[in-house]
Amino acid sequence: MEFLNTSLNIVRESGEMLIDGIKSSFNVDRKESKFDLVTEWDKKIESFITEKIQDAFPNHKIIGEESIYSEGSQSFEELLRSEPHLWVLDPIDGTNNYIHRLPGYTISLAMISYGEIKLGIIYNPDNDEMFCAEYGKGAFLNGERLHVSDRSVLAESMLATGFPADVDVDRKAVLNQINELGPLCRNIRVFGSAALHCAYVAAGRLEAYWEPGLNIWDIAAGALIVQEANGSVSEMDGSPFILDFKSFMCGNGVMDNVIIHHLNKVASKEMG
Ligand code: 2AM
Ligand code: CA
Ligand code: CA
Ligand code: CA
Repeated sequence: MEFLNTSLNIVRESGEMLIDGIKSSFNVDRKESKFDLVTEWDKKIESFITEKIQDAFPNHKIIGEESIYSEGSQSFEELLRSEPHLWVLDPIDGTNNYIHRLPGYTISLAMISYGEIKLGIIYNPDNDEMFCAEYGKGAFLNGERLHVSDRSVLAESMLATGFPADVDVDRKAVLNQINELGPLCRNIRVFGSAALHCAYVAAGRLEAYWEPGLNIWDIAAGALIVQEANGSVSEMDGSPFILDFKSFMCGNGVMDNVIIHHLNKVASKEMG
């Protein structure tokens, strides 16, 4: 509880910084490709939260998307599995929305203990929605208990996916997946923040969300929040969610199997 209250306060304070930031003119830099961008606010929020977590919990470790991981010989997966208290931060999930002054950017912070996600926070500062969960204690939105939806018909389901930065492989695959599922469901949304999609599945606003090619900081908090809202998480082919996942899928526990069936159908067509 101490971990949760402290981290909630830090994240809320960072949200205020993001709201100030989006009103200012700010620098945008390119990372690995012309579609992979970072703003000075991603870096400011990451430094701010990193310092605050280190001050509050001097024995804990924190890694974020914008600080390059270099811990000697240990691989990133080994670090995730071996640390008793490892905070994993995405300072802005939805940087492209932030750059375009669109809604749909969040701060996503999780705490992982020996490979198990213990705490997750997703904050949307735009509308002051704070989603959080602790392992085994349920998921909450601004203090109200969350539960996934009970919709069980694809034609009544609102789905979401992401349009990844990897144009050649992942974007083409997602287009094929939308081609398959688009005509069958109520509709598909692409809000541009993996964490926000997870939060919306947990809140029962979306029946399922899938996306290839994400990183642990995109969905660590979201995966716990969905599970604590009685939803399910897996890879896109239905195999169990693991820390070094290749793709991500979450849903209300009813619709995911139907979606996975269609995603697997698309994947087998692509393979030949
Ligand atoms: P970001 O805004 O933190 O970069 C949108 O499809 C989702 O993909 C967002 O959650 C976005 O997170 C993430 N994303 C964007 N670029 C990415 C990249 N190069 N590799 C992996 N994930 C990325
Ligand atoms: Ca990014
Ligand atoms: Ca992200
Ligand atoms: Ca980010």
